[in-house]
Amino acid sequence: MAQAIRNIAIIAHVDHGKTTLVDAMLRQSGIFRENQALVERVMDSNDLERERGITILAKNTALLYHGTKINIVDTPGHSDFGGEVERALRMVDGVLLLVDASEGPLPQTRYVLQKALQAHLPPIVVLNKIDRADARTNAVLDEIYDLFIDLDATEDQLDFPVLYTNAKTGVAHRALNDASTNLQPLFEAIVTAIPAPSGDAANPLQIQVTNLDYSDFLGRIAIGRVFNGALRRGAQVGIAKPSGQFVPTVITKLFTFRGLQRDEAEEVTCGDIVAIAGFEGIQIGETITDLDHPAPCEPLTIDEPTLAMIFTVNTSPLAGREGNRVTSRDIRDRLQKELLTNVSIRVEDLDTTDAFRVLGRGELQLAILIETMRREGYELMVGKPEIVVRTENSRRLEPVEQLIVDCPEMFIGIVMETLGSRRGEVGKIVNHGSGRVRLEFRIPSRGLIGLRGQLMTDTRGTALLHSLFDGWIEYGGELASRATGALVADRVGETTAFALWNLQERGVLFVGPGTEVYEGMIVGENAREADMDVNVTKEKKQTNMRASSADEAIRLVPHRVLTLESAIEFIADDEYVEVTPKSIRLRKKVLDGKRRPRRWQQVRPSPGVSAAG
Ligand SMILES: Nc1nc2c(ncn2[C@@H]2O[C@H](COP(=O)(O)OP(=O)(O)OP(=O)(O)O)[C@@H](O)[C@H]2O)c(=O)[nH]1
Ligand SMILES: [Mg+2]
Repeated sequence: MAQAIRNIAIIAHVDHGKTTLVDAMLRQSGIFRENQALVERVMDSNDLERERGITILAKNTALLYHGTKINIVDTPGHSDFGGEVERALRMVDGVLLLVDASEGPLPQTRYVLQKALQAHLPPIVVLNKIDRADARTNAVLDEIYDLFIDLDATEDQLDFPVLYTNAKTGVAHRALNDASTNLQPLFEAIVTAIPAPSGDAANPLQIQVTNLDYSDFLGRIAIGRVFNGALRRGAQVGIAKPSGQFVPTVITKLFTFRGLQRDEAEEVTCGDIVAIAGFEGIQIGETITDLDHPAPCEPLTIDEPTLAMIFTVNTSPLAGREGNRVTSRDIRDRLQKELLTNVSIRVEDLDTTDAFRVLGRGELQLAILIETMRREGYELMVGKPEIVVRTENSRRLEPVEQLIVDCPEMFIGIVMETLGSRRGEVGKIVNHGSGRVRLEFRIPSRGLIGLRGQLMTDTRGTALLHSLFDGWIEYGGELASRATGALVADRVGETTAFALWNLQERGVLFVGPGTEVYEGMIVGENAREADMDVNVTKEKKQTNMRASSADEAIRLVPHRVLTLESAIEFIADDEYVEVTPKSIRLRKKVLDGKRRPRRWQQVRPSPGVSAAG
């Protein structure tokens, strides 16, 4: 008898507890040894995921529940990684829609649910974090019904089972506060409410590659769902490429999922999810199919990118000291490699061979790519993120977002002001009576660039932001750029405490003493609008011993340490972020102070005004 199988994806807004729930499910399924040492959120296995506490890549796992194999895809909740969710939905027959019992549905909840409903996947609604002191479980459930109705769910789709969970302790309830002490009700719901996979083992083989993985031992690994037929090790198959090309090959290594491992298999049956190693050229979207009766799957469609950034060779005077992959060739090859596994990214060539335009879903997605590259030894420079603009019927269109800002009541005024200056239009304002309010805006995507940093300053770090792509609108003209200028080093050298001390009142410094700088490097944010050239290498004149010992006692305000994201948020059009394995520096595009256009000329091109420094 064929193995009973259920295939599900866990989808939700960021941080609502997907990976934590998968952890609990795996633990309770008995897949781990008693004494196996486990970290929290084991599925968040890559370094950046662990550091940031978010899921970036969708990942497969599987467990057995009373003889039924449950394949689970854990998906990322951050909107920049929505492409991962779209693909994951191809693999499954139903979804667990997780919603934080306090936060309720947020923009990404809507996005992933919409995708699941469009794909006719039956949902199980899971209200998670019911243990939170501020949980408003019943009200949130009402909001979820509203969301389904708003998304034109059919009667059937509205008839979803509801479970109440504490993913951290691994308990699921059918009714709030029933006596359950484990996840049994959740497993039961999956087995009963999610249909068994369709497809027929007697049909010609059909597997669509929806994910790729890599292992040092096996090389490239293709992951996909067996829609029809069955696959034996050693079988002769064909790979149908989107171009129409058909490549015959032999399957040598076949795996199925179990917990955190993959088991080698002799055969995989219709409905299961499989990992296949052994062919280097395979790409996402391709179909592995019968040699004699090829049945290619429909191509995957992924939402278009909305944000672009220029990646270029590092030309700063300090280039090549820390990285070993520094040429345009290196960068080109790396980006090409990224395209193979990351279908929501595009790369365009530019007029020069030294630079590329990289398009993605958002700042975080591109920042993660840059961060990954620098850890691999790359050096590069990146420009200010810009929005992708489209022309349709000779109308210029730009992307617009739905934005939700959650902040303490006292900051409503300043938040409205900041959003207003970025052309945000306020919609609903909800006050849950907890001292925090939720403000909804519709805002051009451009208005989001650098917004997070600004709102963090405005609200002393208390605001929460959630945004979601919401279509295209008529291009609204220029938005104001950064209102402050840069403090720019005017010569090469090493910074001194003395020079920095003299400067720190001018704005916010990005470097401490003893830092190597070069002409044109940005060392701080000027409090004023114009850029200012500064000498940060000045030594105090050594007049006598006392003065020099006093020099050591100079008290510097701690400088602002730039992270990759804060650097990307900060820069203006005439600036680059220089990224190397060990350093993040900001610089003017034109380093030479004599040739560099003054910033305010560019920010406000007003005819008739002469450039007076
Ligand atoms: N109190 C409480 N905290 C929870 C619960 N479930 C998850 N958390 C916490 O919520 C945070 C986010 O959990 P994750 O499992 O990483 O959330 P996620 O949905 O996988 O996040 P992304 O994959 O980045 O979208 C972690 O700090 C968890 O410990 C719960 O039931 N109760
Ligand atoms: Mg996660």
